[in-house]
Amino acid sequence: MVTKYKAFIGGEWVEGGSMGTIVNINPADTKDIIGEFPSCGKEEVDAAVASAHEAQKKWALTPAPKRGEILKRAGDILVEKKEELARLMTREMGKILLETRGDVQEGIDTAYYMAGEGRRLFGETVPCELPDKFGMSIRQPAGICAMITPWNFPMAIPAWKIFPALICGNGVVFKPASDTPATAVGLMEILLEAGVPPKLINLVPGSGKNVGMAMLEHAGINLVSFTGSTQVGRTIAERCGATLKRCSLEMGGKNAQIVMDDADLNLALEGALWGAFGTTGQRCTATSRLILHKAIAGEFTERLKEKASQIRVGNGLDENTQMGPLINGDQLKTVAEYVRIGLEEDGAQLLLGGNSLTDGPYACGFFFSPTIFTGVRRHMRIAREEIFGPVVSILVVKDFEEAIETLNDTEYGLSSSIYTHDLNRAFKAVRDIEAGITYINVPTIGAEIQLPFGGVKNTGNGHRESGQVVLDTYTEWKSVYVDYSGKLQRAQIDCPLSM
Ligand code: UN1
Repeated sequence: MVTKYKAFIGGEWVEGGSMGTIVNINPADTKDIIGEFPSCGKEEVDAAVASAHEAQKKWALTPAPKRGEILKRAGDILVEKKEELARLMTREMGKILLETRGDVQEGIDTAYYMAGEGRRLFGETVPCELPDKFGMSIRQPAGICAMITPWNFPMAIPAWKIFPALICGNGVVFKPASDTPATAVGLMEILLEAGVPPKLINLVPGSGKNVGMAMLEHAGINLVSFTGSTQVGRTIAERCGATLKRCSLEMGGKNAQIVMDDADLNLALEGALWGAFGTTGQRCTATSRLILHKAIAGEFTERLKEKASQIRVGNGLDENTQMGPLINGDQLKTVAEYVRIGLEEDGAQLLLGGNSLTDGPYACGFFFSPTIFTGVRRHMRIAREEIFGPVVSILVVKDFEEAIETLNDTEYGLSSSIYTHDLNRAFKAVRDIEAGITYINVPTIGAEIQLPFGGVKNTGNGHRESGQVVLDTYTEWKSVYVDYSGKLQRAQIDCPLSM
């Protein structure tokens, strides 16, 4: 019997979706069905938005420290359920247990961080130009937030969006990725158990075409927060432009790690392996370009090949596995297609991998081998386009300046890394790299939640997740003036100092 999951709309779990069902399978073993989920559409989005509106009025009046206590409880429950959720997540999206535990941990960190914001949510007080007058700014909720989240971080990314939205007093309509609705159900259950008002948060699984579009068209949605591809993000921005919704976009990447001639090569090697092949390369922060100084390029490439060829690919539920499968058949096709494109690029050579794994333990999953291309030049498609798989392109440069220029030669600007012991170069890299995140002697992946997360160029639209700045996404500023002089004082006109 296949488990039947439900949507959560209007304060209750509801069966069936107006657009049919979504079958959720294990990408490491397609015979393992996690469950059937309702595929929702406009009807359910309308009901969810109405419910969120109704509940949000009261939630906005609930003191923020009390909202914070609820998030703290959600964090505590996440701690208790960490292992169970990590196992479910590995089963539904494939990454190894070590990483799915990390994914839940990111949710826990965000819950505790945002719980604390319940006692801050700072505004400003400023001196006024007129006597007996007081000026301050306060944060008010943005309203009803539509969250559209990807499958690669099924807990961390929804937590990044939903927890700050809740602490700021907003209502939520949450569309999880179609490949990972089970983790989303787990998160909803936790929020409800923690005491979030049921009608305030709504889980509406379904496709981008049905649920996503209905959210974008709905006049009752005030804000859309999206993480996913640049192509989809562009459409979302266009729709939000037409209806003047706030819109926070976190999109593609083509992140690079530079290894300079003075780097600790052992450290840089470990970093490159983790950055390129961690999460099977399916992170928007994955290292998909390695920019090597020519003095170390030969040795580094050989060692990388040797280590990458030893990566144990398999089912993420097996503690010995180091790299799980790709998320689905489409992604497998995309990655294989990029290998074909790479092979056709003049001068690029396939150094390792390049094939899907189909025999024995791999027969029922979407497995791909760790893949390395050498001889890659900046203009090649494998050096420019996001692949979202375990494929890394090696580019060799003559000096620091060329390394930075090469790193910046991309339409994206999310994460970046440089391995060097030269302090001057490190700080120049911090200044000159065009990206939202720069790591020094750290791989391109592994951002912590207390700093802003996001990118420049076609990676983002000026917003950030995480850290304290994310509060600006989920609140509207209100400026408040209190005049206690008892008379009309006109700003910029009745200015006592110039009299
Ligand atoms: C993503 O890849 O979509 O820094 C987010 C990192 C993670 C988040 C990645 N904490 O790689």
